[in-house]
Amino acid sequence: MKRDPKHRGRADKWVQITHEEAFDLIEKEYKRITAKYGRKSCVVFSGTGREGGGMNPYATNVLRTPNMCYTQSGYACYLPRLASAAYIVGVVYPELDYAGGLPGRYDDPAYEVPECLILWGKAPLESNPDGFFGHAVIDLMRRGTRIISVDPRVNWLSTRADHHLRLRPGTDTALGMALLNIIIKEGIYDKQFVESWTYGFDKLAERVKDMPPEKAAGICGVKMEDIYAVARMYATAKPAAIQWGLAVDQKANGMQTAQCIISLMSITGNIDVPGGQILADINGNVNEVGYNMDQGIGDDFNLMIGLQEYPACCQVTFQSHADLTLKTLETGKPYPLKFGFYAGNNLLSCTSMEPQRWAKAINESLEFCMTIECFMTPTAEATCDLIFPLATICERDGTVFTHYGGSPVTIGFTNKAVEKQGESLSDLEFVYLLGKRLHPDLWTDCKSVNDFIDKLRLGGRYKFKDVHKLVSVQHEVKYRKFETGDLRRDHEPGFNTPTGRIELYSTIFEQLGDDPLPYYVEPKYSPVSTPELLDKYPFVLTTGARVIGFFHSEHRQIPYLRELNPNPLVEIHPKNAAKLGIADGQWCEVYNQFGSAKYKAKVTCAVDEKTIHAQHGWWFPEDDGNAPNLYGTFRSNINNLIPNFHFGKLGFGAPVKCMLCNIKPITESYDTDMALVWKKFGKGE
Ligand SMILES: Nc1nc2c(c(=O)[nH]1)N[C@H]1C(S)=C(S)[C@@H](COP(=O)(O)OP(=O)(O)OC[C@H]3O[C@@H](n4cnc5c(=O)[nH]c(N)nc54)[C@H](O)[C@@H]3O)O[C@H]1N2
Ligand SMILES: Nc1nc2c(c(=O)[nH]1)N[C@H]1C(S)=C(S)[C@@H](COP(=O)(O)OP(=O)(O)OC[C@H]3O[C@@H](n4cnc5c(=O)[nH]c(N)nc54)[C@H](O)[C@@H]3O)O[C@H]1N2
Ligand SMILES: [Mo]
Repeated sequence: MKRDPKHRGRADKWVQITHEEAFDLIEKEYKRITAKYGRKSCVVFSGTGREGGGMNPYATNVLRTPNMCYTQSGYACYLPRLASAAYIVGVVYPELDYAGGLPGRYDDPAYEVPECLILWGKAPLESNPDGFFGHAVIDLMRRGTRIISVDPRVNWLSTRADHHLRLRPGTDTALGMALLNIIIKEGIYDKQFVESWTYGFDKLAERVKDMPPEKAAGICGVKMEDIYAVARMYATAKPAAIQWGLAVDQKANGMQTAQCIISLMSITGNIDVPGGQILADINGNVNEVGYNMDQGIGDDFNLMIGLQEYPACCQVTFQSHADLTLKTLETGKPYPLKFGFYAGNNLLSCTSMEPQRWAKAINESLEFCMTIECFMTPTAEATCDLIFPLATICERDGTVFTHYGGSPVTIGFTNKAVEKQGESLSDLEFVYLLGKRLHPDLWTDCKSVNDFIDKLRLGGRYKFKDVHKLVSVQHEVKYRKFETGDLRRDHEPGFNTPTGRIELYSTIFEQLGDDPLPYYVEPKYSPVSTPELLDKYPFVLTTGARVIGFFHSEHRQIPYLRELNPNPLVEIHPKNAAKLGIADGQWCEVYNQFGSAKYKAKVTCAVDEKTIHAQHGWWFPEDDGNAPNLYGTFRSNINNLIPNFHFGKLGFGAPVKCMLCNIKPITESYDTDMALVWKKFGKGE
């Protein structure tokens, strides 16, 4: 469907056109805009990983722009963890070894069940994140693994944990430093591993003296004895593992939390051992994208927004910096952005902080904007001029990669369940056809979209037609690869870092202008850094802990799933609720100096008395789509309260899980009319 740009935000102005007409329109706009402003004026907005996520680089390839942008402030998802590991260990995200890829699984002779598992800011039963399947934690618990939870909130796993450190959101680095402090002071680390395979241990030992456990206890709001108990339990368990989640990324100080967590794994000798943290085989592994990043872009790569300012972030993500992209949209500097393409991103409802600011900036800057989507979303409604219907993963054969190809485990093949509906295209078909249209010289060796998938998606290693019957392809799992040379391109023993060792003192952080050792900084807005705001905003706000029924902003229009969670919920402790006159199920306003959002109260001890938790990703597909309502997406949008531009020195992180706020009851009710949801989106059941 297309719509005149002057009618952006008008749900009744879409006109259905053919694919041919749509590609004509794109070609015309692309040629017009790039002739005037250059190809760099194109921007691809991306969201979280999914099959089409592998498409984003191809999309930049097709538009030949250096600007692909995952629009969450500070790229605060997964990449801070991947990047810190890449810089410090030389391999991306060290995952818990859950016996994936071993023929005998948990009973394989090569495997050992971890004695202890720390779940740090991750809730794998709800989130099954990044290729990890949460049930593995239960499987391991059945085989004896003891759990430690580091999480301000209570969840199913934390209630089964030996220790639950309910720290104040955003203070993780203080805790990490204190754990290192104890383990080093008590000598309960793996001296041989430290001696042979790490760099900078003495400097780390000196640094963590700054964070004695009594100090961390005060900062984090947990008992000092519990910090000691956790340090001793983790360090003396053999093997032991840490699963570290999104809470690490969603703070400006997150790279330092990551640094502490990697240091904990390393000094206890749990890196690349059975039941510890598994590392990818750097030479034998498939990577998801299997493709040459600067194909067709050449030196324009250097024009990427944010590359000069935050190379640590942009070089490793191959993406322009979100916050600086927002600034560029607002100012037209260093050059204007004019042509937009959303590839799996609903930034108004979910991905981006200060969403109204993003919407305004996009609409004022972009002359043309398009998307390929499964649903009409608030973002497409507000800002797009062209929308292609997407064939979902149920309607096509596809590929998925666990851990983004960063671990030695599997590639999965998904086989379609139903025939394609209507005139939809898959992401890969779309980008293939668009590439052929805009640059007939591109992918000349691909005669069909299947050739394109084999070449670019599967990196030439597999043929889709041969392997989709397998459902999953497993790689051989090897341990202690630092001894055999499989962790370095030159096949020498050691790690793929400048010193060849795990850098507890990070020479790369130092080169990039950050402190080589971990340090604690308070969140920008917190009871400690802004005590003057406490009268007005007495609660710490954390957001977005995953729920089973929704994937971010998706599935609100699937009545079966919406029934599980019909309204946006904010969690508040019973004592606070009583004090503020908030009843369970009452509508409230959550607010701070940046904005407000309306939520239904869930009065629960899952949060403590200092903390409030609000769900993310809300919009109401049953509501009026016309601007300014836009399916009610700004009404219950917790990102109204979270500012951009509060990332760390290297360009990573955002205060998504550590802001301040207040909450008050309101008299209006916004209860979802489930009968209406069923009527609009159900099939009459
Ligand atoms: N307050 C708060 N905000 C958050 C978070 C939080 O914890 N708290 N989490 C953040 C995180 S970690 C992330 S990753 C972002 C996620 O942000 P997004 O990735 O933007 O979120 P989604 O709603 O999953 O997806 C965006 C759109 O992609 C469409 N889509 C789904 N599958 C496909 C596909 O295969 N191809 C295409 N082309 N489109 C598809 C969906 O219909 C949806 O409209 O949100 C962030 N926002
Ligand atoms: N069902 C479902 N699954 C999903 C998603 C979804 O939207 N829905 N999104 C996917 C995406 S893109 C991502 S990135 C992953 C994320 O998945 P996870 O990494 O599991 O992250 P979250 O569920 O956001 O939060 C995990 C835990 O962190 C806690 N927490 C909050 N603030 C802090 C803090 O400051 N410190 C600590 N230590 N803990 C804190 C929360 O209480 C929560 O229990 O999930 C993926 N899977
Ligand atoms: Mo994410």
